Amino acid sequence: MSSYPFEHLEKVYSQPFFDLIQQARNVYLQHWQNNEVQLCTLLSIKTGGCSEDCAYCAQSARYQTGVETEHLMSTDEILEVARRARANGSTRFCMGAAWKGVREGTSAFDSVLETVRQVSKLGMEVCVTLGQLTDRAAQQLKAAGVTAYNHNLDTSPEFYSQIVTTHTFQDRLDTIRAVQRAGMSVCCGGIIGMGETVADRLRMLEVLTNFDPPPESVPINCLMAMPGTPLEDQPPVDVFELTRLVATTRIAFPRAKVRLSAGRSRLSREAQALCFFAGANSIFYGNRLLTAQNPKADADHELLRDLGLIPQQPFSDSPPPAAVLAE
Ligand code: SAM
Ligand code: DTB
Ligand code: SF4
Repeated sequence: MSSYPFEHLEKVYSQPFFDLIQQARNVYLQHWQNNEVQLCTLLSIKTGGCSEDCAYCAQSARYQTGVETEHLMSTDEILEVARRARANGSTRFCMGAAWKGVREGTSAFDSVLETVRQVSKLGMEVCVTLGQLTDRAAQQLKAAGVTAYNHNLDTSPEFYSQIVTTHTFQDRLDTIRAVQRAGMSVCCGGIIGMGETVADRLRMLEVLTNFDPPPESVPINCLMAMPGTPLEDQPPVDVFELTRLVATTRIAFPRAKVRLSAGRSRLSREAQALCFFAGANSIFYGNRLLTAQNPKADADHELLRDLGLIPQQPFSDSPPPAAVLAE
């Protein structure tokens, strides 16, 4: 996998719009060809009360957002949601916790490990996003059956400290390295619409292109401006800027799942269609993200049907693919 220098990404991104999305579509067709979109179910297994000050997040304890702090869900409660997700056509189940990071040896982490062991028997990809990890915690998650670990860079290294002050961009990179050393796939992307420049977005992609192995999936989130957070008044992202970023991501990561993540509830069907054309091939599916709203499942099925896209087929009897490694 070659890394992409910033100047190259900028050149790709700045082409005339139709040239860019056509190039991205060609890359998509070379590597994917089947018009499949992966449906991923997201579940917040531990909501709110987080020590961190991420300016976009409704779950930070520092902001009055109306999100109630909840206990870690039990394995049985989570399994019930996971079974329903599989029955509704999801092939990936992602569990998120509002933690700064994992504390090894605690009963909470042991419970998460047991949950992963149970969920991984259902034949979906199992993704978790639990904050910072040590090498040992990463190894334990891998052994329990996690296929991918989500840990976003969120923005450029230059802009990061304007969004978060309680941990650093380097902390994020350190956790990602621990995930890779343990042999889990990395799901890593960011958020647009936080007041960053286009250059910040491309810098984030540049850092991602230096990952070895490359990320298995790249979530592109549009900021959901959550009431009570410092970013509550941010205006929505321009749809052509979003499509350009999706297209550039597809070109830079031909084999990654490019996930059109948070913020779809504010996108028109036409805007989402543009993003699929530009190479997005995965979405979060179901009425809720972690705390925020997502389009209704029925509306998503209708959209995919109208576009002739098909939900990714379940992994029949075989287990989901293990870590997707280098090109
Ligand atoms: N606490 C863990 C962490 O920070 O990695 C895991 C959960 S955190 C909520 C996962 C990701 O959700 C963040 O990195 C961010 O990219 C995304 N996210 C959170 N709030 C968001 C919002 N309001 N709009 C868009 N994306 C958001
Ligand atoms: C990711 O990149 N986006 C998801 C998932 N990974 C964990 C989270 C979106 C959260 C949106 C805001 C909320 O629901 O609170
Ligand atoms: Fe906590 Fe994660 Fe939200 Fe930051 S993004 S406040 S670490 S839950």
